[in-house]
Amino acid sequence: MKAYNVAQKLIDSHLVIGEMIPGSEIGIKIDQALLQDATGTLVQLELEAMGLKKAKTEVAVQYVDHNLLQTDFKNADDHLFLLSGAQRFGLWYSRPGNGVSHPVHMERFGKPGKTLVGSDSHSCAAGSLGMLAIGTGGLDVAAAIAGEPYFVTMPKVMGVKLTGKLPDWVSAKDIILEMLRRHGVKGGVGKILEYYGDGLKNLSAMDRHVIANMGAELGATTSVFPSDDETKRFLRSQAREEDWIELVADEGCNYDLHEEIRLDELVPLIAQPTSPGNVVPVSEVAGKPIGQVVIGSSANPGLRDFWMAGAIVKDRSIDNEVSFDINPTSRQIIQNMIDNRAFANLIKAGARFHQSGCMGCIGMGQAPASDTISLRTMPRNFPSRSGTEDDQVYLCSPETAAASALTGKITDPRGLEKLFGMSYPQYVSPEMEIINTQLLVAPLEDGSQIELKKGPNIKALPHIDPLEDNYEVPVLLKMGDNVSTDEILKAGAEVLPFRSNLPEISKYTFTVIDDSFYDRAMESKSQHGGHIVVAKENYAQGSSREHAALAPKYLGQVAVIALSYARIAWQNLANFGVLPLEFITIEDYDKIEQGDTVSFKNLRNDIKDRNPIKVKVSNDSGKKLEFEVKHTLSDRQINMLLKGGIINEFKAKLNL
Ligand code: MIC
Repeated sequence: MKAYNVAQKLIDSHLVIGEMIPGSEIGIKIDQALLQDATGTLVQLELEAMGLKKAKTEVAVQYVDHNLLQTDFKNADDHLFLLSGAQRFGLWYSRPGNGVSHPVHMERFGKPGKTLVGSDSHSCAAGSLGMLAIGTGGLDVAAAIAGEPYFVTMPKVMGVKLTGKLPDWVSAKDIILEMLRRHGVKGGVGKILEYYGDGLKNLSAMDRHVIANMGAELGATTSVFPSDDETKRFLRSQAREEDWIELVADEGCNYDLHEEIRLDELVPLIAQPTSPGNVVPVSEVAGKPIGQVVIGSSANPGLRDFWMAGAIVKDRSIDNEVSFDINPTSRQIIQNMIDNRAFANLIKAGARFHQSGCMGCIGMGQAPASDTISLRTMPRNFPSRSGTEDDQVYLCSPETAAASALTGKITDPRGLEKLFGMSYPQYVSPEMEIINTQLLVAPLEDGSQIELKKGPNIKALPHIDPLEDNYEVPVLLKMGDNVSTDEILKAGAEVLPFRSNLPEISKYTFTVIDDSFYDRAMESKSQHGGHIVVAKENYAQGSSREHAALAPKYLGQVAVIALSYARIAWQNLANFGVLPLEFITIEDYDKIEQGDTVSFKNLRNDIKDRNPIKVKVSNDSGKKLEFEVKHTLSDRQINMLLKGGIINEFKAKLNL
């Protein structure tokens, strides 16, 4: 019997297509599905287009945690649409204000040994419970809910050995920031990060959630932890001990890659603008004045995180220049914060409490003032993501955030001992948490008679034109490394409500980079039949939003040519019929410019027959050159892409 690590055990027990050979495509059975509302409206439309009768997964939950600001009818209409879809298709429904999907799923539904796909890049947080949980585009989640296998490139498994114990004032967030400091935002691409070692015994399940959640920021396919006594304790505290099974790596198992972190050696860390990978010790940037601190998000969702912030500010007042925003991550956590006095400690110190949800993490309110620094316990700080142009968002632990709220400047929390004679607060997890399921609506036995409630902002899925053989189209944008999904299609309170309205949301495509893009794309679509864009490494890092592929497609995007892609983005482009092509050399990237014309001939056959794809480049100044590009699509993806993407494939399969 082969000795397996946890990731291999999870995949092997769910493998339905392919073999566990890194780099090859595998298909796995999916037990659980997680939908959030900003991607879920499209998924519900896709489930309707597929003619789904009832979800085939063991558990499928539609969460409402993004579009929570009801400044007009749009989000409120979406909430009703999502409820009707959940009831029609047999999904749980987590009502607005119930909480952020990832911690709520962990509290109420997560089970060791299960697989999950989620229409949110941070779905990987469920790896904290010994699950194989993968963030992906909504269409892939819809397919899984309909009972299809989930297809993914078999990743390598990096064993991350944790040894020793965290020093005072250093917490789980600093562990994942250390991984980002060492490996950067594409260091996890094509990998599963599996944590093991004696350091695990001092990490709670929610600490593990913090680490697994931000594995997304390294581009990792997912992160996994073993299911051990701590997992059992957590499930017991959620009145779900019966859901526990042990799941640990076999003695003598192998990892494809190795990393080790000595927890005793860690110091408080912080990610500087505008990348989660721009990590330095807090001490290096201490003293900078700040205007805001935000505690919350799925990247620090645990009761301990809020309790710690409360214990640090207890009986003190925050600095007058600082807006101290608290985003509880679930109603259940609010109730427990009241019970353990964290709520009172925070309020008395000057905190502003908001409803439980993602909120400022995706620019849904709490935008910082211009030219001010905002410290957040969140996972991302891509340009303008907070809702403020040229924002300065730093990512840190609750300890660093609370210490800085007291002093009004970036502060190393270890300095509180000297500043205030404060010793490190010692958190003790409650045996049993107060359980609150008030805003969780169970699936109906038979929802077939439920009508989908579609308000005026919910538009039908677009028709996707299949790929043609020949194109002669302009390069509308040339971009660099690590272009984020927030730069391709921004989040935030202004744009997010249009996620169910493709014609409208497409007007915001690439506006963070070039606000002329929409007009130029529409002109190019009518004059040349489309366009391409080019980029360097790790194109479209970050979010699972398939809108970052669908909106450009709607504007006529034929292909992207990049040096490399973020995993989810690469899959989403293919799903929507946009060719994810790759430069073979960096020199070719250097040769092509924005405004050039590129032409492809015999494209469909070259894609199908895996021939080298020739790109001819020309411009009005007489440039004439040619180079080859490649793709790494699987046979399945090629077939799907030649039909115009997964929607057309489903329509054909279901005779829609
Ligand atoms: C994010 O954190 O970027 C988001 C907003 O949750 C996205 C999902 C979305 O764009 O709706 C994600 O992480 O997938």
